[in-house]
Amino acid sequence: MPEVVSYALEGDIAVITVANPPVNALSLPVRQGLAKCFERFAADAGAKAAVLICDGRTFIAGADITEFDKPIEQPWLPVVVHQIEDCAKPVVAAIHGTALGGGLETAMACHYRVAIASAQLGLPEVTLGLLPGATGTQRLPRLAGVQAALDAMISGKPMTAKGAQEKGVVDAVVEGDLKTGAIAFAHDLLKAGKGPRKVRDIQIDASTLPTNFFADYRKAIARDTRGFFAPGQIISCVEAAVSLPYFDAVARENELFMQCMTSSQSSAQRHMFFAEREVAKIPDVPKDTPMREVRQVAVIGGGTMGGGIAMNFANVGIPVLLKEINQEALDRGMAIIRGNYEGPVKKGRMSQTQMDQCIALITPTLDYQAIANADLVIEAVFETMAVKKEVFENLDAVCKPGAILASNTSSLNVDEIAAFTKRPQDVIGLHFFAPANVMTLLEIVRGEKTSKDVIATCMALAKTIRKIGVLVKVCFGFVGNRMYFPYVREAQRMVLEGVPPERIDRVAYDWGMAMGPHGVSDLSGLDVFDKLNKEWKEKPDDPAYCRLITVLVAKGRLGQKSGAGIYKYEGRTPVSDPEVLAIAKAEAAALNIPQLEISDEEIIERLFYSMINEGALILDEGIAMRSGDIDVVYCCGYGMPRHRGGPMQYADEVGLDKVYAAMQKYRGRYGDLYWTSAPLIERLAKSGQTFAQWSASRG
Ligand code: 3H9
Repeated sequence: MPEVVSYALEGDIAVITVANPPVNALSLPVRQGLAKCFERFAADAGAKAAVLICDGRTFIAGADITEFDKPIEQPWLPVVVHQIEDCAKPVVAAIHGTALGGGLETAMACHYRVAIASAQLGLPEVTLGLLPGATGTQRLPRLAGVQAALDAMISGKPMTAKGAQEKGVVDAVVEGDLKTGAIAFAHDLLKAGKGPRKVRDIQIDASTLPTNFFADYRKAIARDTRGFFAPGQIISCVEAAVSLPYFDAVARENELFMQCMTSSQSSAQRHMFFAEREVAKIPDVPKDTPMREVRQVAVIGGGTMGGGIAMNFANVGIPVLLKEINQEALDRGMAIIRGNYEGPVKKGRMSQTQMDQCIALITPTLDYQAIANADLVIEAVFETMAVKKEVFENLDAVCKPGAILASNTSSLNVDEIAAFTKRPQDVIGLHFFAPANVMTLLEIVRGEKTSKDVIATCMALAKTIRKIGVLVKVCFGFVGNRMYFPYVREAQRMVLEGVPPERIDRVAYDWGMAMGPHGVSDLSGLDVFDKLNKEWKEKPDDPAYCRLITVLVAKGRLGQKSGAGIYKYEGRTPVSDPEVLAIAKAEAAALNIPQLEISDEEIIERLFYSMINEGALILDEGIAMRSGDIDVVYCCGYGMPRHRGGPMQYADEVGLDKVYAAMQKYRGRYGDLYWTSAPLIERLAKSGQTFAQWSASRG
């Protein structure tokens, strides 16, 4: 077996090469190999300097994340980086691809760093609920300065090679062959008599920091990092870098790293990292499935959704036809698109030229014939089957053979829609989430007859338009909305039981949701939810089911858009409305619903366990392939925080035995209709397994 880290002498330069595909992660054999090779370098009289370089597509992209669930095995990375730094002869890191996390930490332990121009360097540990725990929090502030280092570590965003050079992280940007350039750089060092240069010897000048710098920094990031544990830990490490001797600060970094690594947040965020990669794996649609070419897209319906969908394609240079039924609607649609682009232009995130180029790629049309040559057509019209029927019959008549016909339906039966055409194999659901130009989730709904090349094409297309595609099967509401219905149901029911909506929303928000359920209902429009309920053929036989929404809609309270819904609105600010509480009380009395004292814990259980139960049914029915897929849907499309890792990961974290027991408790109070535990929860609770284990066992 080839060694994962090899040692070769090229003249008087030792070239130490890591070869651990796919991303040269620092798994145990790599750490052992590095330790061995640097020991050899230290003892090799023929080697005057060393170059650390990687094979394959990238420099070391970090610690091996899969090892964080297991006991630590020596040599641990902090030990290895100090061994490298302590070499008495100069060591040059030669960087290509992505030097991330432990990879950049290893490079910063080397005495010099060179990189090719396309390389990216960063410390993204925060995205995994971690901190750079192999001296990264100590080294980056020494090289780049405290502010720049904190910004890089808190955002997790990588720097370009040029940016890193400007910040003092990279010594030279190499043109041409990296190894040749790095060896030449090492020779230049030797010629100039330059020896090892330890980053840890750089003194951070704390006197240049403004008073209260760290307290102010914490305040400045508080909103963006709400609920996340790691960012605060990173700041504490940098405070230690500024105030403590190096090795004391390293000990502090290690202590705080261990707190992060063993936290439920980090396991949730690591779970999300892998889940987002797993979603692309579809057992019956292998990677080599042929794909259809998508050069021209058409969107039917130029409303907010249709316009947002069109923008996704224009943003990546794919021309889009936007079809509406009359000029007025078309003009309105194009104006919304223009407005959407103006925001980022004003904020400087996009140039006027880029905006103009994108808009030029969107061609408005009133004519069905105009879309005859489109490779992909996405319908984004009114959410009733009758309207979908008309559109798909038209598409079937005009579209070229082989065109993919997609519906943006958020709940309706894609098989029924496919049956309106003579080509059900070409029909698929592409459920975008509002605002469609912003949200990263794309629920891809495979019908009974959808062909595999259509699925493969749409999964790849999701990536092209920078979305995460999650493949699901047909059922009412698919994965996301189907699980959202019980969540809203419980939120609504608790209001009838006397809990003010703002308290429910506050508890959900404090738990980590971007917005509470009632705020979301008002934002999406209560009428939208009401209409969905009407389309739902298997709606629960329960007069109390989402009763408040029905009554509010009947009173013309549709949510934000009508100035009042579950809340009243002062501008866009929700204000609690005593009238809604009075309506809820009257409805509760009419329905014989008792007023209850409900704890915050119960609010959380009822909101999320009802959702999790639906998720378990979805898994058992095969609607979603893996529990991680459901988690991706929720974290990318429904404002669930990554530090919870999605509803199914949360259930695994709480323990399915506890979820099951709580469900039994509510079943005792409310009966079987909503609180009968999904058989999968019962099975797993009794066998002590998790959803993740169950998903993994199915391959
Ligand atoms: C750290 O370093 C802690 C230290 O500070 C302290 C230690 C004491 N480990 O993303 P891709 C797998 S924390 C294990 O599809 P791309 C990935 O799952 C780490 N596996 O490729 C996938 O597997 P599969 C800090 C990893 O080209 C395959 O590699 N580093 C790791 O789109 C390909 O990945 C990071 O957070 C890993 N570290 O993107 C960087 N990385 O094929 C994490 C990847 O079976 N990695 N895999 O599905 C990335 O951001 C991207 O993978 C990268 C490549 C940009 C490198």
